[in-house]
Amino acid sequence: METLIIGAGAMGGLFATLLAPVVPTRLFTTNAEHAEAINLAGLSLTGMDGRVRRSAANALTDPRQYGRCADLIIICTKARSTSQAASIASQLLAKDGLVLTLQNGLGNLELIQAAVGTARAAAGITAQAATLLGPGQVRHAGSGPTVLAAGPGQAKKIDAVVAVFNQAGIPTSVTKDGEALLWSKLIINVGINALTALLRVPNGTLAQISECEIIMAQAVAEAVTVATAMGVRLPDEAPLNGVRQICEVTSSNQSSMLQDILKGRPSEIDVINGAVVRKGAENGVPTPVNQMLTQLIKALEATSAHRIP
Ligand code: KPL
Repeated sequence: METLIIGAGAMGGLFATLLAPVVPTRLFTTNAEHAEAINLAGLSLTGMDGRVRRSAANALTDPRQYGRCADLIIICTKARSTSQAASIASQLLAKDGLVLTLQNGLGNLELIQAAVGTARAAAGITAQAATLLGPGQVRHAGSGPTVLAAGPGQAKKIDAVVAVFNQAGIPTSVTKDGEALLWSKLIINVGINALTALLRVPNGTLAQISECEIIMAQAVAEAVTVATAMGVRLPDEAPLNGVRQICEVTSSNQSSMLQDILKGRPSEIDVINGAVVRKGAENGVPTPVNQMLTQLIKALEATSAHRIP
């Protein structure tokens, strides 16, 4: 299974290192320094036990360097790069190949489907955690389940990917309800990401401080009401408990939105809390807390040059 991972950040690097011993794996990145480091010495992954392993995966910065067709393309970019990633995928994907998005937020699958067709696009979520330490260096920060959604007619292809992931040590299962899957991950990000970025705290703090927990609970309750109004059948009967649990198991992690804000990069607010606001408006559900969180993150991004040190 020729595999190409588009997006060589923490998660892309982690998946490339784990998959490379099992299937031929390459990484696409627009970061030339990162690609050079990977191609010179391999991608170095510091495992959760502190052991370092080097991946045989190599990196490309131009789709023309690929020179083959990919059976599996995994998109691990930030949501703002999905259109570009989907366009590259449409050039490099085999006729009967599959593009899998493991990204945060809503709307990525639709963009990929538009580029490669519904039959060749699938979505998944992962509770694997990783941190990009520098060019060519990734740390495995936590291991949790990965779930892939098989759309109509995709069962065989998805089962093959699930088998490869499990062989690579990425515990993976399959579901048929992709919408519920994406909403269950969205609700976690809705509760954690914006608040941790605004308060500049690790995930665990949200479950320990009651003022934080109240806002987290309100944001999550709005998202659950929107999902219910849309007819999404959430797998978890008490989604807030699930969010609290993620805060605890990832207590020392900096959320991806906090990392974006600290590095001065645009956040994924529009596809997380912003998506809840949009879907709420479409379905007649008020979402004032998500609206406020979205506006505060946008204000934070816009005022970075004005900040008093
Ligand atoms: O997905 C995440 C993110 O940071 O984007 C969580 C689950 C909140 C872990 O940090």
